[in-house]
Amino acid sequence: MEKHDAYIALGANLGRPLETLRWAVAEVSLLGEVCGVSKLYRTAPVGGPPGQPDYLNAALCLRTSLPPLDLLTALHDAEARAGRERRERWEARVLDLDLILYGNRIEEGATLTLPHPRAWERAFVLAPLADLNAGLAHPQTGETVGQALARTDGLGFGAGATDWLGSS
Ligand code: A4P
Ligand code: MG
Repeated sequence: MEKHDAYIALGANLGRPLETLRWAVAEVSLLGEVCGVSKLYRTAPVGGPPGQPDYLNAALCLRTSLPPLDLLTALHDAEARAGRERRERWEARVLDLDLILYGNRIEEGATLTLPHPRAWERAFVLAPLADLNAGLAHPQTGETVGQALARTDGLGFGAGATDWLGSS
């Protein structure tokens, strides 16, 4: 079956974010072949209710033969198994797995929008994506991840951490 490169953003700011993100990378790797994992970033919360803890954010590239909606369903399933509850938009969460890009696919469905509608505005998505491929172009605007990241105010924190997957 045909394979596509999907880019997935990972975020967590409740529970044990580092352990959850490590677990999530292992879970997502079962859905295809991992073609890259970004550095790990501590980021200030954007939007949502006040007083949320800082996030940990990362991104990975997955070469997969799963169609986009099946991939999104599998990501939601992993979020649920990590213990995520959905109440309020942008509230603190144990795990958020967003499908940022699926090849050059453009979708505007109720369940799935591709590319992810807010990705090209958000440093907490763009900085990890730039680790994977700064030259990746938005399928509609042509703007690269590196160019979009340069437009943002940055993350407000230091450089990302390498070797965060550990051996456990
Ligand atoms: N949905 C549509 N397209 C997609 C897609 N490409 N990927 C739908 C993932 N989901 C997609 O998502 C809400 C609905 O979007 C779902 O029903 C899905 O079918 P959600 O994950 O349930 O809720 P959410 O994450 O609260 O909403 P949303 O709109 O995805 O939020 P964002 O824009 O992802 O923002 N600050 C920092 N520092 N770090 C973060 O990671 N994350 C958010 C969430 C806010 N602030 C943050 C962070
Ligand atoms: Mg989400």
